[in-house]
Amino acid sequence: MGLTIAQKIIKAHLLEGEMVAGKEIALRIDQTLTQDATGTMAYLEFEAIGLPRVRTELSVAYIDHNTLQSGFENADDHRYIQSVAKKYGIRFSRPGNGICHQVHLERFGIPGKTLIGSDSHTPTGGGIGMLAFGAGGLDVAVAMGGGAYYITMPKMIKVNLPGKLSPWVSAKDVSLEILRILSVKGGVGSIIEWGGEGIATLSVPERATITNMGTELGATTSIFPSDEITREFLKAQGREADYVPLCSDADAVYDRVIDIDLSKLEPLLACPHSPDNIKSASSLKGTKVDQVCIGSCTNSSLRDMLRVAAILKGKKIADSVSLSVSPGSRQVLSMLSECGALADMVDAGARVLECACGPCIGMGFSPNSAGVSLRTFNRNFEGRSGTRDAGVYLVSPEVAAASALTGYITDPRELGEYPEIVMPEAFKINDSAVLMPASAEEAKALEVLRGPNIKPYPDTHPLADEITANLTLKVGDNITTDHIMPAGAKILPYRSNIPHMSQFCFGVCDENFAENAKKAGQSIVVGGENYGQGSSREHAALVPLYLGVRAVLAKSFARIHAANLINAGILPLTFENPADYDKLDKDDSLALVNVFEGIKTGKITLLNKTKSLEIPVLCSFTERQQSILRAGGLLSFTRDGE
Ligand code: MIC
Ligand code: SF4
Repeated sequence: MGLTIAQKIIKAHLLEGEMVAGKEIALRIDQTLTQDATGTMAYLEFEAIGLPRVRTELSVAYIDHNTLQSGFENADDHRYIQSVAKKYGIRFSRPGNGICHQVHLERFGIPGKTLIGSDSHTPTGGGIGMLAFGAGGLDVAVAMGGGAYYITMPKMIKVNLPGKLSPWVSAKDVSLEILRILSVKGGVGSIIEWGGEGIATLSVPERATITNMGTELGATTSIFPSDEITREFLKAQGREADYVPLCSDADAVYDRVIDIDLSKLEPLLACPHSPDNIKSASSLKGTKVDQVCIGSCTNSSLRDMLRVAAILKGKKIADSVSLSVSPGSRQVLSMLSECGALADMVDAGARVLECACGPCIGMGFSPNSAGVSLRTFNRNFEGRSGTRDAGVYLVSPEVAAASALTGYITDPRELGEYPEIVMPEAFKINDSAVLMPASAEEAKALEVLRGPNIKPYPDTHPLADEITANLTLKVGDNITTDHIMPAGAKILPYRSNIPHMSQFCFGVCDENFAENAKKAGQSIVVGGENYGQGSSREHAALVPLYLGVRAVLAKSFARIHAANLINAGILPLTFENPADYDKLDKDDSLALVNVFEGIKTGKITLLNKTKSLEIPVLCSFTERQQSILRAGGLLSFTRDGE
């Protein structure tokens, strides 16, 4: 039987397990990346594992999330990461050099290699034919130490793209269309492979826009073949030697095949507050817009920016609109400035922000009260922008630029002729903002520089056979890790300070949660479907651990968050009968009994002491996961054994 692209890469990296959907497999990881908001914790964990150097082919530490430096905290964390990188053999991409996924695609991504990153949008690398996964910081720390990365072998979904995009329609609209078809949980447990004749018309950064937003589908990852387009991109980046062709076999078998005719697509938007709430730009025509933000790891390539500049050139944005532009990398910014496109944007009224995540993670540029913000980003979760009652719409650069000009949601096709852009044959290469690590010999004498913002890893707890706990919070479907542990300018600087962060835990759902959980001592949280979707932040597990959460009982879980809970020693459990969700209420007194036996058999009894009820709950842990849970989490398991 033929193999899909992903299966070929998995086969070449398989350390344990069988390539059978649903079974656990262990993969050898070639490259890792971290960003600063998750990186500080990942490097603290790497240090705790106690190895002298990383053992990957390449590891890169990016600084792109926390760049406001509104106090000493971020600057200290940057200095910590820089010193760790130098000592342990990791390249360090300085603040201002760009967003991790964009820079990695430009300078380091290699077709056919495996990559894990402590950021959920690491699958962006699939645009260049990498098998790239978002993971918790601890999984990345283990991979840096040469350890395997464990996943459940995914199913394979093929999306065929016949046709060619019409003028004013772009890769973002493909991402929004697949979200319309599959929803935010439609990709769970699957790898999405893109193919069909239309992909020959999509450049690597356009493909990367599509693999980037595969994360919003809940997919394990997404990937494009590596073909002549990939070679051209690598050549233009001065890296043709990294090119390897890669495609699926003609008789590869897919669990599901979806066709999206590119020529039939129209400009789309994801409406508040979910990336799968899709409507056409024409149907929303006339909605007043207060703010437009262009950038993020989804749409900040040179091509995207040149397109925006061409649309804005010689015009002026509407008086009522505030427009921000954040180029994805220093390479993009420098090339925009050299060719004059930056001036076209600035002259039209754009505010140019740093090459960083910025408004995407609520680091500044929050919308006005009840404001309408059009963003070329990938997430529009409630409150993420920093303004609780803002309405954030996810759009293509074309819809963003057109609407910035008119002040209303605008179908860009109304602007007439689609401005041509000319892509340069070669990108401008200047890697001086990526600092090389010290040699192994020099590294021995180097000190790691820690600031007072770095607080210890929370206490872990070996598993108990009986867990008595209070139900401190009950939430609904599609709870994101932004709900569990919000980000934004006020909280993000404290990613290495779990005690400080804990006061904001679940603040969007219940502002008294942290206090109640502390009072309860031990607690259980109850959730609906797709619990923990979104960001890979392990803080959404570590902070609940610190607050005494011992188990989360939900209808279903998102992949990375479930792994992070296990890594933190918290039990992710599901309902045997989803209707039992209704038999649990906040403040019920609960107990999980015969837990040791239950994690082996896959069934545990939950006693609701308040209502005198027995509720059967399910779990599905591999032997490795059972050992991790018994040890009280992956860190103690890796460091001390069971
Ligand atoms: C995000 O887009 O939500 C983030 C911020 O990049 C996160 C990582 C984090 O929370 O630090 C992600 O996607 O994993
Ligand atoms: Fe940064 Fe936003 Fe991309 Fe996350 S989604 S990596 S915050 S740009």
